[in-house]
Amino acid sequence: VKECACRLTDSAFAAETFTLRETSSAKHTNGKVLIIAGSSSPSSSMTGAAILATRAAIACGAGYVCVSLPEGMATALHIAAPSATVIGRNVDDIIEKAAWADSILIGCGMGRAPETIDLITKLCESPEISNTKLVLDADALYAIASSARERRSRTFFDAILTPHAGEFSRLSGYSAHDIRENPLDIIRSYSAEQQINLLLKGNPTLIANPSGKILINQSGTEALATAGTGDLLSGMIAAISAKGPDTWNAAAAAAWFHGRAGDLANDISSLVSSEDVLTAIPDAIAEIFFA
Ligand code: B4P
Ligand code: MG
Repeated sequence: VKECACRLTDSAFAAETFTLRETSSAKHTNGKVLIIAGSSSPSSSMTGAAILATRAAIACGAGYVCVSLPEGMATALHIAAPSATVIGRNVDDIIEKAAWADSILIGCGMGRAPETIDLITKLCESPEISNTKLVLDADALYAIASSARERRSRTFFDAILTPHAGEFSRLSGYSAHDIRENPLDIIRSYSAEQQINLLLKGNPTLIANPSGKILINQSGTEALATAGTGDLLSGMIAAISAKGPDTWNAAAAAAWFHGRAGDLANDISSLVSSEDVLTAIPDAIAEIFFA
């Protein structure tokens, strides 16, 4: 790491950033998370992404999780995550719920239908959403890349984008080759230009903020290279940021616990699934606080 305002994150960083439930806490003080995810379109039904993000937020201790889903998906979510509540896809209902939330995640498995892009664009322009801590992943990144081309304005209070290299290439216009060769300089300049926090997934995952600082995650291996692990990470960031830390610090702590959960899952099974990583999240948290 050259002299570049970079810091390697470790278990001590994760322990400083993660907030355990206090003795006198209640569900509404332990982080209220709104997740807008999932698609029920016959061509791209993506229930699993919404479920994985929701369950990961719950596994990180969120006091209350509410999920906005398209029609037809509520039963599946209620079975997989009985403690979560569900609202539909009406934009006014989502905005009303946004005023209740401590953090909002948008994008996992939503698909790219024009009406979905339109919904995400409207949400990102609404003050109730843009003034709340915000995690934008997957199809929300596609939507904001489209609205950037239309030069629509958006200003966020505290938001993080969580692309993998392919999504970051579409967002930023940098080639996958340039991102691979020079990730630190590229994410630093994108984060400063756009005045937004950015988590670039990979090995290692890098987390930049607009002041030029970069956190470099040290946990996790290729055991995480399987479908759905990205959805877990975004649910974890939403839950951790809902309890206090800004999205940049919360994202770095989430990346650390996510990687550790992958390591622990890998100790048990050499072919790790997202479900295995999800199961290991509480163990990854417990080992630094209770071991
Ligand atoms: P999808 O496979 O649908 O991508 P996704 O929905 O975002 O997957 P998921 O949410 O499960 O995983 P993510 O990468 O977010 O692909 C959509 C399109 O994008 C496809 O066209 C695909 O080809 C393209 N695409 C997918 N990944 C790409 C990439 N990396 N570069 C270019 N194009 C890509 O999250 C995965 C998690 O696992 C992250 O936390 C990541 O850091 C971690 N991880 C993955 N590999 C790792 C490794 N080797 N070591 C350590 N951590 C690793
Ligand atoms: Mg993803």
